[in-house]
Amino acid sequence: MRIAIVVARFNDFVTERLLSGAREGLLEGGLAETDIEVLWVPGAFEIPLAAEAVAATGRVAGVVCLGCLIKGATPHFEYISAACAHGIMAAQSKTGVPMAFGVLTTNSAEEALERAVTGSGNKGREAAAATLDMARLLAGPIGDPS
Ligand code: DLZ
Repeated sequence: MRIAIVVARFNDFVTERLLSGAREGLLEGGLAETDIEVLWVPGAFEIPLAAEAVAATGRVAGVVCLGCLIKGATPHFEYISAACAHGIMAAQSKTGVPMAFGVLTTNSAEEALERAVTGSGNKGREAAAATLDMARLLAGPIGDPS
């Protein structure tokens, strides 16, 4: 089973840590390094398109979406976070490939770093586990009921 990780460069002091957590989660879940494909995008707004594009190739069974939105002084945060969440949901519905929402939406950098710690509590790791669960559910009990 191959899994893609789509990760935003914006706030990479946090997203690098989410990526490490996601990698660990996938390896722990039984994947090999060679089964993991990492795709960097500029920011959270660009995640859905890349996730949909890699899913549409048919070469991955799931996509872990990672990003970090930190609330600022303008409504930008609300627009980007809503577009990102809805875009990922639309992309997984359209392609039938499960995608996990490992995109932090926090009030501060401190809050974001708390969710990107090493080990359990890392939201990238949790998103990886959710992606594997869904990929296996769709390939197993739902995809092949026999
Ligand atoms: C523009 C912007 C802002 C203000 N904040 C964030 C953020 O907190 N997290 C993030 O991932 N991206 C942010 N971006 C960039 C947008 O996601 C997007 O990359 C640009 O608007 C270009 O389309």
